Amino acid sequence: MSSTPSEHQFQARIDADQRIEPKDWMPEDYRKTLIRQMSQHAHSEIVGMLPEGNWITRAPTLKRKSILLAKVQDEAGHGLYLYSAAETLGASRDDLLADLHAGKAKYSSIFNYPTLSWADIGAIGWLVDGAAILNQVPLCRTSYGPYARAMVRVCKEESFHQRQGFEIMQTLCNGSAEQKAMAQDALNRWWWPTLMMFGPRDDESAHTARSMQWRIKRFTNDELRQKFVDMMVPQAEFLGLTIPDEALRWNEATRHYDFGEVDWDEFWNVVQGRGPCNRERLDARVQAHEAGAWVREAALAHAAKRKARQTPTEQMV
Ligand code: BYC
Repeated sequence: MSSTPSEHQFQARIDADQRIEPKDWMPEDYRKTLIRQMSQHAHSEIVGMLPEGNWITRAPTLKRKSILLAKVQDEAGHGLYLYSAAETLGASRDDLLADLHAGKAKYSSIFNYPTLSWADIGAIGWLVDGAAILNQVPLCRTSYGPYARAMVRVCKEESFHQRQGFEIMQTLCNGSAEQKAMAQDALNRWWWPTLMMFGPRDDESAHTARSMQWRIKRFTNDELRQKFVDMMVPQAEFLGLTIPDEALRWNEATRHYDFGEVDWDEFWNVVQGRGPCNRERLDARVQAHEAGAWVREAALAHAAKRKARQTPTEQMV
């Protein structure tokens, strides 16, 4: 794939596990791939605040409410680090947001499903953040420096998120029969959409081979999906819950769990904007952006006023 001498040298640096930094030379496609992935990731964090934000006012106790509030705020922070990291590649945050609001940019399919009960908040933390950690821990070693560094803090916070989700599920599973049934119902609805988070099968994935060559991705979609299933089966057993997959069984030969096929028609429908909550999620983001216009204007006016008061030397710093 490497053709020009610069591309050859670039690949040699990647192969030697050297980080690529913003001012380094990079192939245009490497830059575009990173902006695509990082902006989709940032949008996922920001849209991902909505299904959980829906339960902040209805959390069962003050303690649960403050934990959920902190988690949703963390997700806003993750989105902001990721937009900043994408800006180091020359992307404009305004353009990235405009693409999201126009329905042109992708974000994770998982956030287009509704949160119908409190148990869904447990299932999101346990399953969705569990999947996010598996996907994102290898990104701490991704080849682009600012992305890798942003991921270190994100992953620490995601671990706390996953723990709080598991703890909600554990509390429900140790509670009344009705509470346990709520937990099982949430698992039934979130299991397959969570498997879809890892993306299409490797033989259908447009970007995996190249992203692996550039060490943007460290594992393929199918490898991570398998790791997720292997990690989750014992946890579900511990909780006393049943994973809704009749094909799920331990395979002694491969030392992994075999599992059923994802409904790929459903996956592509959701990715292409036809999921249960796509419209609602985008409308909420557009409304929030419009309602925040006065804050952006005030911040800019404040910055301009401060700058006008500075001496010419201070302005250069
Ligand atoms: N949903 O060739 P592929 C979180 C798209 S945040 C929607 O495999 P790639 C959390 C893909 O973009 C979770 N679209 O692509 C937040 C591509 O479309 P384009 C987000 C998907 O990039 C708050 C096309 O399908 N995590 O966890 O090599 C609260 C072909 O796919 C999906 C990240 O973003 C999907 N599920 O691999 C709680 C992590 N899957 O661009 C939790 C970083 C695929 O050609 N991203 N597509 O139009 C990645 O690791 C990779 O981008 C992916 C996809 C594994 C997601």
